[in-house]
Amino acid sequence: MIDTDIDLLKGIANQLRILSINATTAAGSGHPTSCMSAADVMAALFFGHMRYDAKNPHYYNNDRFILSKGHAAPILYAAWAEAGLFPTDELLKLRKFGCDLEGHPTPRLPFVDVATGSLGQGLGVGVGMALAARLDKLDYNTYVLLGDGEIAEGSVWEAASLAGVYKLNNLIAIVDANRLGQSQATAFGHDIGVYAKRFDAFGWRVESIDGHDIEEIIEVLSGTGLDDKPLVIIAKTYKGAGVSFLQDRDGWHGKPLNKEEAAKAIAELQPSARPAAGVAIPAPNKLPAPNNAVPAGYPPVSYKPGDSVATREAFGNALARIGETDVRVVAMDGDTKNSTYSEKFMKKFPERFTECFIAEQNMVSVAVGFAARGKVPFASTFACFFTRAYDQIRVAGISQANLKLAGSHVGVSIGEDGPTQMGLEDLAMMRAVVGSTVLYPSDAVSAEKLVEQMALTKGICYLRTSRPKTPVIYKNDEAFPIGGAKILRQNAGDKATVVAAGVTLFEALKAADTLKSEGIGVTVIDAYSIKPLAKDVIRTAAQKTNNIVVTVEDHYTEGGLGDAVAGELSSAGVKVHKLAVTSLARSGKAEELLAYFGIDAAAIVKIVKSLG
Ligand SMILES: Cc1ncc(C[n+]2csc(CCOP(=O)(O)OP(=O)(O)O)c2C)c(N)n1
Ligand SMILES: [Mg+2]
Repeated sequence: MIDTDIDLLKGIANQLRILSINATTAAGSGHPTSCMSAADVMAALFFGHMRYDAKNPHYYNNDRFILSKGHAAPILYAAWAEAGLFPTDELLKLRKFGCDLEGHPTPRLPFVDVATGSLGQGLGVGVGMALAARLDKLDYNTYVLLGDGEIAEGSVWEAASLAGVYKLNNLIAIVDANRLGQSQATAFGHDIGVYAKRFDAFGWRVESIDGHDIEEIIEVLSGTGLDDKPLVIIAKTYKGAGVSFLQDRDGWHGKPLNKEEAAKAIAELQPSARPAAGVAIPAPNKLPAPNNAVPAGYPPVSYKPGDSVATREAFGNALARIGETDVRVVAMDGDTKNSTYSEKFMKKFPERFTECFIAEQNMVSVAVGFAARGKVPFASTFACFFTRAYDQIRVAGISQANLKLAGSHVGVSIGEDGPTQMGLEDLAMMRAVVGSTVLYPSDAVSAEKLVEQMALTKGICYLRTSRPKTPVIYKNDEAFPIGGAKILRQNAGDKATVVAAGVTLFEALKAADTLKSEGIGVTVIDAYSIKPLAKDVIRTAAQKTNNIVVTVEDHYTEGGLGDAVAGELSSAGVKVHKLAVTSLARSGKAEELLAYFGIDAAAIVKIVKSLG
C-alpha cells in the first residue's frame, strides 16, 4: 500500500473541485456539482490508490478507470491534468469546438477507453476489461464510478450479475451515492442499505462508507482483490460537496456557476486545496505484454460446391478457424450459442469465450471492454435481440470500438418461430451506426471470408446470418472485399438488374432462370456488402439495364438493402423497385412466408415482367 498523506489527498480533492468549477464556468455549461460529490473518491483513486503510468495512459498494465457517470467529465479531466498528462490551463477549453475535452468523455482522449454519458454502460465495459485482464494474465484492476441515479438502469444489474457469476475480484464499482439525480432525488435517496443489499444479492463484496472520508475510502480500496468477489463501494456523498451553498441542494444538476458564484465557491475551497504535483503515483507491475498480434493469414476455407450450409453455421466454422491464427479473437454469446454456432469457437477455445447469459445489453458492453484491451470480440445472438442493445451499439460507434456483431435468424425465412424471433430491422439499425460496416453473406464461403474481413477491419462490423441452409455457390478461394459485390448473371440486353443478398439471392437466381426460359434476361448481383455498398458495380450494371433495378430482401422495407441502393443511386437516375417485407410478419414455413411477403422468385419474375 502507498504511504498515504490523508491531508494532501483532501487538499487534492478540493483542487479537483476548483478545477471542475472553473472549467464549467468557463464553458458556461456542465455538471460541477456531480463532480464535487465524487472529488474525494477521485483524489483517493488517482493519487492514493491506483497504479498507472500517468505519462502513458495506454500502458497495458495500468489500472483502468471508467467514469460511467460521464457527465462528471470535468473531474476526470482535472485528475489527469493534475497527474501531469497535460497542463491544467487546458481545462478551460472544456466543451469548446476543436478541444477533445468534450462534454462527456470519448476516446478521442488517450486516457478514455470508451465513451460514457449514456448512463448505465460503464460497468458492463468494466466486466469486459476485467475478463480481458484475466485472459492476458495481467494484474491491473478496473475501477468504475457510477452515479446513484444511474444504477436504476437495468444494464447495470446485468453487469453486476455477470461480475458476480465470474467472481471478478479485479473489478471495483464505486457508487457516488449523493442522493440526487437530475430532476429530483433518486428513488432511494440516502438509503444506502438498499444498494448494499442489492449488490450483495448479486454476489459482490459490499463496503458502505462515508464518501467524503478519504481515510475510509483508502482503507476499503486496499481491500481490493482480497477475496473472490467483485468489490462495490457505496460512497455516501453530497452533491456539490465542499461548498456551503451547493451541498446537498436540489436544482443544481447540470448547472455551471456564474462568475460571482464561482468566486464565492472557490473562496471556500481554496484555503485547503493542494495541487497533486510531486505525488508519487505507483507504477504498475512489469508483466509480459499481451499478445494482440494481427495474424499473417488464416487457415483455408474448405467447402464443396453443392454443400448446403446455413451462413450462421459458416459463421461458427469461421470463428473457430480464424481463432487458430488470430489470437486477438474472443467471442461471447447470450445463451444462443447452439443457434448462432458460436459454440464451435467455445469448444475449441473455451478460455476465449464468455457466456453472457440472456443479457444482450451487457454482452455488447462486455465486448466493447474486450475491444478496448486490444481484442477482436465477436458477440453473437439472434439479430432481433441486438435491438435491445442498440444504445450500447450506438455508443460503441462513438467509442470507435473494434466491435464485431453477428446476428442470426434474420427475416421471415426463419419460419415457424414467428415475428418476435425475426430480425427484420437489423440492417436499418446497423447501417445507422456511425462508421459501421454491414455485411450480409448468402453462402458459406462468403460468410467465412466476411468473418475474416471483419477481424481485419477496424471498427463496428455487423454480419447478418440466416437460419436456412443455402447451397455453396462460391469457390473456396473467392475473395470478398468489403465494399464489393458479385455479378452472378449478366448478359447484353438484360431487362433489369436484380440486387439481392442472403436467402433472396437464391430467389433472384431462380427468377433469372425462369425469366430466361421465357426469353427475358436479368442481371443478378449479390450485394454482400450492404455498407459500404458497391455502388459503382451496381450503377454500372444498372446503366446496362435501362437504369432499372429491383432490390429484394428479407427485411422490413425501411432502411434495408433497397433503401441503401436507392440512397446511393437515385442521383444517378437509377429507378429502384423495392421488394421487401412490408407488413407485420407471422409464423409459417419459410417458403410460404417468402411468397406471402412477395420476396420470392415468383414475385421477382412478376415485377420484372411488369416493368416498362
Ligand atoms: C441513459 C441516460 N438517461 C438519462 C440521461 C440524462 N442524465 C444525465 S445525468 C442524469 C442524472 C444522473 O444522476 P446520478 O446518476 O445520481 O448522477 P449524479 O450527477 O447525481 O452524480 C440524467 C438523468 C443520461 N445521460 N443517460
Ligand atoms: Mg446522484
